[in-house]
Amino acid sequence: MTTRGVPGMPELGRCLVMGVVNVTPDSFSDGGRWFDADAAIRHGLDLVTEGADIVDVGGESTRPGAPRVSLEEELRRVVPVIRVLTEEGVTVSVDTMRAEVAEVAVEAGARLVNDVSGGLADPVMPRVVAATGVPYVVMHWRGHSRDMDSRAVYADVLTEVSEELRKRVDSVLAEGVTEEQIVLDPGLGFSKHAEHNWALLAGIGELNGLGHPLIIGASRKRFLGRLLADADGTPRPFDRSDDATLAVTALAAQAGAWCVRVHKVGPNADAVRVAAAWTAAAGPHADEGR
Ligand code: PMM
Repeated sequence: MTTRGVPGMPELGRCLVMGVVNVTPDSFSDGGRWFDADAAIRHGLDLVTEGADIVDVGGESTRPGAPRVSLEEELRRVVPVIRVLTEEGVTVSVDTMRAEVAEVAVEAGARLVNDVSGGLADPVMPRVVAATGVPYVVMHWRGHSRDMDSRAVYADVLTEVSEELRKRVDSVLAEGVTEEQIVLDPGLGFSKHAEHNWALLAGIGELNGLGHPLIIGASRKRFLGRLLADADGTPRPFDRSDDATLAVTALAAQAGAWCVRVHKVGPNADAVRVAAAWTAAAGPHADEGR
C-alpha cells in the first residue's frame, strides 16, 4: 500500500508526523502543560524543530469522562495559537468537533480540520468544512467522552469500524465534502478497549482499503500503558509509554498510514524515516503479501 497524498498537505513520500498541542488544562496525557497561549505557541514551534510536518492545535480535552468546554472558551484557547503558528509558516490543523471553531480556525490559517466525532457531534461541520475546501479528518466515534467507554462493544471491531466509517464518508460526501478532502482515522481509544485498538492497528491494511489516507493516533494512550504494566498490573504512566508509541509509529508507517499523531515528535520523525527507507528498499513489490 503506497502512502497517498492529501491536497494542501506536505507531500514527502513518507508517513507524515502530526505533533500535538493541547491548549487545555486537562488533556489525556499532557493536560495543563501548554494551557497558556505563549507556552502553546513555543511548544508548537519546538515540535516543528523536532520534525513535525503538521501541528494539531486543540482546545477541548477528549480524555474519557471529560466535560465539554464552551464554544467561547474553545475559541479563546485555540485561535491565537493557530494565528501565530500560521504566521510562523507552520502547517496547522485544528482539533475540534465544532463547526464554528473549524470555520474561525481556518480563517486564522488552519489548513486541516481534525474532527474526532467525524461530523457526528455538530451536524453543521461537514457543510462548513466543504465550504473551506481544507482536508477533513473523519474519525470513528460513538459518543462524547463522558460515556464513550460504555459504547466499546463490538462483535468484530474491524468490520464494524470500517462499516461505520464508510457510512460517515457517505454522509459527509452528501454534505458537499469531496473525496479528496477526506482522511480517515479508526479513533484508537475512543469507545475502544485495548483489544479493539490492537485489532484496528493490525487491520491498517484493510482500513486503507476504504480508499482514503489514514491517520493513526496511538500516542500515550491507555492501551499502551496497560501493555507495559508492572508485574502487579499497575499500568505504565503516559509519559513513560513514548517508546511504545514509537514502535506503533514504525509499524503503522510501514503498514501504509498517511500520518501519525504524536506528542513526542523527534523520535517519531526518525521512525517514519526508518519505515520509509525500509519500504523503499523493498521496492515495487512491497505491497505484495500485505
Ligand atoms: N486522539 C486524541 C485527540 N485527538 N485526533 C485524531 N485524529 N486521532 C486521535 O486518535 C486523537 C485525536 C486524544 O489524545 P490526546 O488527548 O492525548 O491528545
